[in-house]
Amino acid sequence: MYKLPKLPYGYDALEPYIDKKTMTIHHTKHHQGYVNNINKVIEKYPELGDKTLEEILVDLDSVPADVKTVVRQNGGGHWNHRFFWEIMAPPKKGGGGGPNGKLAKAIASAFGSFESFKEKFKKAGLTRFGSGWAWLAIDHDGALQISSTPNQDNPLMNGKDAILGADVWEHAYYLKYQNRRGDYLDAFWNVVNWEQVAKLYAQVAL
Ligand code: MN3
Repeated sequence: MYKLPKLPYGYDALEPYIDKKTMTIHHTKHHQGYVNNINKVIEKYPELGDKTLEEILVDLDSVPADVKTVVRQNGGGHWNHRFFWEIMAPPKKGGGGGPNGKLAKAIASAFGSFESFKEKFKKAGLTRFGSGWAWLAIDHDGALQISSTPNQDNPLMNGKDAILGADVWEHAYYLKYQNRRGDYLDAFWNVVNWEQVAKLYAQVAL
């Protein structure tokens, strides 16, 4: 059975960029909801509990048809949020700034510059119609790619490895930013945990 992971920092730790109330509801209600729903599926199909969440998400075709959509939405939701909390950090504890070393070079070479990368990532989040995510991922050839996915889909489901992601569901920003998704995405850079992104990159880079 899956458990809601503890947030690696306080609910108010990403202030003023992401507010305490949003973080509290996002973690204790939304993320908890995905965990509860995926656990209901595992009660019905215990064999799914023998697989890791990653193994399930990369092979959704093998999930029983009657629960495939629930697994996609809630298994995806659990994976995405677990990932999201880790790729952020409080501004006072390393959040913000930019990438270093190999990752910085790879981003500059793939997107022209760090500034241009940020613009393209923001555009991916802004142009996602409705609910979804913006991602930086690595494809099978080791190339960095910016993409966006609807709902709780993620790069894993498309055979790629995510190293950075921004939740662009309204529940992630509406209390503070209302309709200004672009302002939320600009603020997001102040809380990115580049150390964690670099760690993920080192794990999957060829
Ligand atoms: Mn969310």
